[in-house]
Amino acid sequence: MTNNKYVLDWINEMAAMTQPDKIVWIDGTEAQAEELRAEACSTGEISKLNQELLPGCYLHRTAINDVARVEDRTFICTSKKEDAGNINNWMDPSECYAKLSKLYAGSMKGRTMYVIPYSMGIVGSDFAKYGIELTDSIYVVLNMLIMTRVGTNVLEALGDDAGFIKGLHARADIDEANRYICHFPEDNTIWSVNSGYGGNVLLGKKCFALRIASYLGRKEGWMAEHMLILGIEAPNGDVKYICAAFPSACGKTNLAMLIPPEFYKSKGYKVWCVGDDISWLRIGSDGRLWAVNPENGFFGVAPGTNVKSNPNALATTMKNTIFTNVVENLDNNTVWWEGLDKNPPKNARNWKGEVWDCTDGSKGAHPNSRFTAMATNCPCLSDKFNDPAGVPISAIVFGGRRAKTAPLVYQSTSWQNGTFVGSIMASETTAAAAGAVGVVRRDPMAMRPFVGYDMGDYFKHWLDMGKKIPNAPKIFHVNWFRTDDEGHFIWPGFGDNMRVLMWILARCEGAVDARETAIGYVPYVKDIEIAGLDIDEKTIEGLLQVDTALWKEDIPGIRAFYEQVGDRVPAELYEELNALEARLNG
Ligand code: GTP
Ligand code: SPV
Ligand code: MN
Repeated sequence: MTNNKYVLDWINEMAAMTQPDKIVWIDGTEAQAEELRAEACSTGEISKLNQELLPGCYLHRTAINDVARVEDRTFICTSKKEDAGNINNWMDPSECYAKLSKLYAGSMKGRTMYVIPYSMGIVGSDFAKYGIELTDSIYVVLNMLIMTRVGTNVLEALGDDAGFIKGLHARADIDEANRYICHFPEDNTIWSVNSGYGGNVLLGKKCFALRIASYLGRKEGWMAEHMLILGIEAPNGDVKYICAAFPSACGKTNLAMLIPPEFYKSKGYKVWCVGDDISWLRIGSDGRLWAVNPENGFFGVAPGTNVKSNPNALATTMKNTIFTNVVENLDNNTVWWEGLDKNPPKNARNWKGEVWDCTDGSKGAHPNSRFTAMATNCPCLSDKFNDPAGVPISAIVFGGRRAKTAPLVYQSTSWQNGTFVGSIMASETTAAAAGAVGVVRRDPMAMRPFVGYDMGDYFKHWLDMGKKIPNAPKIFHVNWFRTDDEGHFIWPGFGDNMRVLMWILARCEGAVDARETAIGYVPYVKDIEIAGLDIDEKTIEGLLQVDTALWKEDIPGIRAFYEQVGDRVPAELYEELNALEARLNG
């Protein structure tokens, strides 16, 4: 398929180590994909769902010990430890190669090694970057075919160049104790072993498009961020684009595909999805920041997705979709998950494959169960999705799950202050990563698990970029997750989040005033549209309240986090922190 010497030599070397029986090149054709689906069905790796109700859809179950990203087993292997920084796990590259080589050795005996040439971004475009993933999992191949642009045209675009990201994945024994997700940014290399779960093994996604790409972006003067991209079209046809960074399972896919509330819909407003997880951002010749979504599909959280919360996501998954770790409805060979509807199937298997009694109180789908669906299935996909230039960004929005401290929305006072706002983000942990759920932790820019270098340098890169963007987006922070005393979410969320986005866009256009507070600009209650909502102005006032006492309590935690990040935290951010503290005390 290619004469590229770098590609061929590397594949030979990896094959000598892993010793597959066969090597199969993935060409991106439907015929080959169909053969692979049939083979994976015959071995039980996937099963075919009801083809009348869910055409082209399949179900997969991962191993029970392998259901989420494993941050404590994820390593950045730079030659100098300080370049990986204090927030990342680090291993010496040669030590890591040696250690993992032992795990890979002979691991593909009796198996097939698939060679997946893929592109992040539109093949042949200026912003595209290419990768090749070697894997012994058909499930990975089928997911990569949806999530990235795969095929011989990638090899043609690469030509004789050495500039591709080398990804090696082997399932091995799915042994947790020997599971490693390792990145070698200096070598353009990713090695993943002993997992079969999405974020650990679809190497184009978090490993390449965030960890490796963030490293490249810093070197090359652009940014790789954990951000959705959406467009809001006004009745006059004008579209404004917003990027938003929320930690895993905190609402990116939902916001990216939101359906406008009737109040806006009836006026002719529309919302378009450009991406739901990752943005690559560059400065355009017009001095604005432009974003592309390097992915080609959605690897979305299933639980909670329903006709009310996210009808667009649901529609996206009605064909050609792979469901992972959801409930299997044995009556009609379809799928179900918590929050889909109020009728859990009576005759079903849970995500572990066990006969499941929906009345026994146990969850049928894993909280991090997922769908893998093609972007082109999405009813609200932006017509700019395949535009190599991407879209110009008016606003950057940070957000997380905070039960109390953060108000519904506030605006930073400058790019530097906005960088500070991103750097102090905190959120309750979710099921997207292994470990405790619901614990508040600092997750700067929603990138804590995804920055491929030192976090202090990453903050510096944000500040540096701001100085280079003549017409920079305004930076905001939102929180959909404030709770009342009974622990219920106060804000309705989902489609109604558009009401907040409209305030954000109005601020970008200078069309609305705001209240100055210690943390930044907060809306006047009257400027959050509540027509058609079951909420009164008093509630909005509560949601917008900045609780000085809580913010003061937060300051030591921020300081401790900065200290943990270490001595590369830019002085400007300490200035911002000190100024915030002074305002809170003043
Ligand atoms: P990753 O794919 O892990 O990066 O997650 P994500 O950020 O795309 O999160 P997603 O949109 O899939 O939402 C995760 C969970 O948050 C789902 O259970 C949603 O139902 C819930 N959620 C999303 N938006 C809202 C919201 O506005 N309000 C509330 N209360 N819950 C929300
Ligand atoms: C996330 O965890 O942020 C995801 C899913 O988008 S994963 O592919 O596992 O990273
Ligand atoms: Mn994500």
